[in-house]
Amino acid sequence: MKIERIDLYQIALPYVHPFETSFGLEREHHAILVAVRADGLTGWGEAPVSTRPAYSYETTVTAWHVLRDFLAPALLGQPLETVEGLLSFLRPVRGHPMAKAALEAALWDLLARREGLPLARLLGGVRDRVEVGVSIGIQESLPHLLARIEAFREAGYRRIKLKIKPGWDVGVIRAVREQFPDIPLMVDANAAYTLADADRLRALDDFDLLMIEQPLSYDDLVDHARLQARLCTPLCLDESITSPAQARCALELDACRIINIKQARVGGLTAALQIHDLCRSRGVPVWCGGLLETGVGRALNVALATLPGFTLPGDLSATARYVRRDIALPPFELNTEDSTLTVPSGPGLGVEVDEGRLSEVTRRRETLDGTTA
Ligand code: OSB
Ligand code: MG
Repeated sequence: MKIERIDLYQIALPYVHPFETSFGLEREHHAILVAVRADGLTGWGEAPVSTRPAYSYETTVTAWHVLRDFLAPALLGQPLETVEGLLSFLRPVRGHPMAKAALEAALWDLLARREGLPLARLLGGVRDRVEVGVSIGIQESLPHLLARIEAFREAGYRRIKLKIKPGWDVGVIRAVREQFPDIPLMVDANAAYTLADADRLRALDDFDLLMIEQPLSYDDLVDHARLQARLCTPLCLDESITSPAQARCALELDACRIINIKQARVGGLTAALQIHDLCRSRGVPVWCGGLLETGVGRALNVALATLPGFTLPGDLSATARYVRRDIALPPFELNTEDSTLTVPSGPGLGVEVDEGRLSEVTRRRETLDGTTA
């Protein structure tokens, strides 16, 4: 009844469409998957790290190093009890939230499987479908963007999020609003602006946006508070919220009025739950962000989004929006009548890893069982 073995897999899974943000174009999904084995059961988790330190400072190389040399050895041989107890072994490692989140996810999956319960139930989720939208990257032209929006609307997605950057913002959003006057619409700048752009960002107040996500620097709160005071549109923070403590600072400063929760960004599910509870106690809406995860990370995000404070649609699209063949089955499909994903009802994450597909997309693999550590 103890943690016997941890397998690491570095994968590259080709996207159906390249995804462009203000920090560049990605053609494939890079990640490190972890499989934690104990008691005849396996739990899976994903660190959605990129090959470059862009959205996050972690990369496939740093996450591999920290998992292999510090986090996995700290867990191996420990008795399989509560997640809280096991997390105490990860705590001495500072930073590296995505590496930690992957292991924590695998522990939750393992413990929910041991109980025979879907993870959403174990977390206290309150719904069996979660409302979702689609996040659309920067396109090569306005006609391409309008066609992409039209195609996603036809596929059944209600809420549309558009990536913006200087030069691809006010004019583009005006044109989108002319063509689609009534759709739930929001924008995400991935930290591409500074407070000097406040007037330009204020021009977005004309377009009835649900929110403006992370306009300013990834580590800023004070300028976001200054900007929020000058805008009617709610600001939502993504990159700037790296922990429950940062979430509290952001709310105290009125740096945002909505928080995008990504469990991988904040260091795991426990921290995500704490941010959810904090926001809920203050009446601040949260929603579940995404990092283009595989079915493993997506299943965890979907379970998280069943909690009551998740009152806005998540960036959790159907599998087919991201990849042709995922490493986990079954694929997530969109319920077109209400723009939702169905929460899996099987034990744990409720998806199974397709080992054949996983080995096709694996670039590096290592088994840790304490004998080499
Ligand atoms: O800022 O929300 C973001 C993807 C990669 C890096 C950052 C972000 C995103 C997305 C995609 O917007 C959301 C998804 O998983 O569909
Ligand atoms: Mg974002």
